Amino acid sequence: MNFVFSLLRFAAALGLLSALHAAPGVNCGCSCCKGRPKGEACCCNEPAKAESATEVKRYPLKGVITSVMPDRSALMVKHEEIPGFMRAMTMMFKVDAATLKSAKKGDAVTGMMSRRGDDWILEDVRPAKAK
Ligand SMILES: [Cu+2]
Repeated sequence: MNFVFSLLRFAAALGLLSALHAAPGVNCGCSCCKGRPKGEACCCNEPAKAESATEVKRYPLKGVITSVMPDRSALMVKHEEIPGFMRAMTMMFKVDAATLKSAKKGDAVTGMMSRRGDDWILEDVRPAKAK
C-alpha cells in the first residue's frame, strides 16, 4: 500500500514539474537556465526544432582551465562531475577562436559541453561566478 502511495506521489511530483516546464516565458531555475535573464523562456521549454532528433546534446559544465592549447584550438579543463553523464576529470575541449584568445590558465569557467565526432566542444564559455 505504501508503495502505491509513493508511486502516486512520484506521479504528482512529475506532473508538477512538467507544469512548471510548460509555463512559457518562465525561467524554471533548472541547471541550463541558470545565468539566463529572468523572464526569458526556460531552455526546457524552447520549441523543439525539426532536427532535434539529430541535434547534439549539450551538458552544462563547471571547471578550471588547466592549460590553453592554441595549436589545437583547445583548452584543457578540469571539470566537476556532470551528474548522470560524466565523472569529474581533466579533458580537452575544442573552443572557438574568441574563447581561445580570452582563456587563461587558472580561469574558473562555466560552459556547455557536447560531443562532435571525436572531439569534445565547449561553448558559451564564461567566467564562473565566485562562490
Ligand atoms: Cu569529462
